[in-house]
Amino acid sequence: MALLHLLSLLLLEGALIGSCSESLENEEQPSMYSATHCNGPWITGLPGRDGRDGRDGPKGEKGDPGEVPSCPDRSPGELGPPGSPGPQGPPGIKGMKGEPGESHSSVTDEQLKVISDLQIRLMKVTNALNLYGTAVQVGEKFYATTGQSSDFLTINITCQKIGGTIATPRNEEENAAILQIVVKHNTYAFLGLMEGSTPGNFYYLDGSPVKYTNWYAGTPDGQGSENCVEMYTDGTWNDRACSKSRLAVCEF
Ligand SMILES: [Ca+2]
Repeated sequence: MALLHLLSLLLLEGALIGSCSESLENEEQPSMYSATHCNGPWITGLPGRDGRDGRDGPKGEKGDPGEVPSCPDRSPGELGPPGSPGPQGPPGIKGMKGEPGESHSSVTDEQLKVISDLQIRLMKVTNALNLYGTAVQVGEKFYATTGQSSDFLTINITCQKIGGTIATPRNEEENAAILQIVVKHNTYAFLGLMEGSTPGNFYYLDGSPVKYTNWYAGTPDGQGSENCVEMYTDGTWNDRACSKSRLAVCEF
C-alpha cells in the first residue's frame, strides 16, 4: 500500500514537470522567473502579470432584429369638465364724461312730429296759394279771397266761419298785399274798418282807433252816412255804405 502511494506521487510530479516545460515552449517568459517557477519547492508564488491581449476573434453573427415596443394609444381623450371661474378682475378705467342730455319737455316726440308735419303741410299749401294768386303772405299774415262779393256783414261772417277776419291793413306792406288780390279780381274790396259815432273817425273792429290810413284824396266824405271802407284798385280807400256788395278778402 505504501508503495502504491509513492508511485502515485512520482507520477503526479512527473506530469506537473511535463506541463511546465510545455508552457515554457509556448510562452516567452523570463528565464529567472521560469527557474523559480519550475525548480523551486512547490509553493504557490505571487500571481504573474497579465499577459498581452490576444488577437481579435472573428466577427460574430448578426443578431436577431429586436421587436418594436408597441406604443400606448395616444388619441385625445374626452373634454374634461369646465374649471371653476377665476377671481374677479380689478375695476376698469373711468370713462369719459358724456354729452349733456336734452332737457325734458312737456311736448312728446309724437306731438313734435305732428307739429313738424303740419308746418311742412302749411308751407306747401301756402306756396300753392301764392302760386295761383289766391293768397298773399306778409310776415305771419295771410290774405285770401273767396272770389265772391257781398255786403260788409256777410263778409265778416264768411271770414269768421273759416277761422279768419275781414282783411285789415295795418301798414303799407299789408295794404299792398291786399291790393294784389283786388287788382287780380279787378274790383273793390271791403276792409276791416268802421266809422265811429263821430263822423270821419274810423276804428278797427276791436274798437281801437286806426293808426294807418291810405284815404283817396277828399275822403272820407260820407259825413256819417258811409260807415264802411272800400279799397280801390289803386290801393286807396273810400268810405262807402256797408250794404254795398264788395269783394270778400279775409286775413288769417
Ligand atoms: Ca265816400
